[in-house]
Amino acid sequence: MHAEHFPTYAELLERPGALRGTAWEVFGVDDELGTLNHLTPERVREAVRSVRRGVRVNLNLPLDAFDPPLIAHRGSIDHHVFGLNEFHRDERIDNLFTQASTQIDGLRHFGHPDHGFYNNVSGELLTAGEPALGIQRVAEAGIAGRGVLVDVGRHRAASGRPIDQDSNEQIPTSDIDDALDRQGVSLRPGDILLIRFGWLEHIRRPGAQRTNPLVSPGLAQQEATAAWLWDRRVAMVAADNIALEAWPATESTLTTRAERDGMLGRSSHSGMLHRILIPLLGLTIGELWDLDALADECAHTGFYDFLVTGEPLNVVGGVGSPANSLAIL
Ligand code: UVW
Repeated sequence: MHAEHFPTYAELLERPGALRGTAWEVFGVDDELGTLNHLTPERVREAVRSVRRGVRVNLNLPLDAFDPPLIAHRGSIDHHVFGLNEFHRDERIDNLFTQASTQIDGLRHFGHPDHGFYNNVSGELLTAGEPALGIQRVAEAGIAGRGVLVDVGRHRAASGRPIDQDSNEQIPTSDIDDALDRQGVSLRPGDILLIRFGWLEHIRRPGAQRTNPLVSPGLAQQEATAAWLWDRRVAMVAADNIALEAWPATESTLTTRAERDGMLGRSSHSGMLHRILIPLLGLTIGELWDLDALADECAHTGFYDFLVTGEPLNVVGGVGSPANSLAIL
């Protein structure tokens, strides 16, 4: 449910009776969808008006796109096709890491070390088969809305400042604003923002060396990034890189009190923007979205908005899912 007055990020920092900097209860005391609540029926109807030619563009990489996997603890799928007789085929996929390829990360994925999980849901409930904050909530609601592609990679190259794809360059929101201006498109409340940094294109060039440990440019690890996304009432944000934000995270102002006080050891998650976006703001995010063909279509027509859909696997208590996303232009 929408509050009558939708709070700005600055207001989230001083809501009476609410935990500072969280959006908890903004969409309801028991809410488990977060900013996906911005996808109202009116906005979905409006999004359909962005379909001009009826061209469909797949935004998903194959499930086994990365073998060996990009992130070491995520394995590669093991696909078995078998038949009960010569004229029948069935199958089984073992070792499916839901976040190994094009993915949606749900609200279970990250908690904040100082504050916990979205809407104050206890971490003890976040186990397999338990529904709290599970990806099945997103599957039940479905994702559909006005997608807007912002091609920051091409914008930066055209401006003579190409992104260093072999670095964890922190991309500020001013680059997104500039790219949107160049493209002649504005964001509206409830949009699904797709950010193309150009990283996937870079790593899948023939002969490209994948750095080890993995490095990718992405959103800057600053509170200002979270404020920018919240204040535009983005329903969801996805990108063509490994973590949406720059990876690995840099030592940033987002390091938590628990880490500063030594209650929690530093880890690869220290300083991550994930810790604000997912648990504090309830923002569902997408990573490794294949936006290259979409970018070519948009550059060709000059229209950067379209209908976009996504349907995660309906796994009760799921943390994330292959995105199953589609743009219709
Ligand atoms: C990283 O941690 C790199 O990304 P995620 O866990 O969100 O896939």
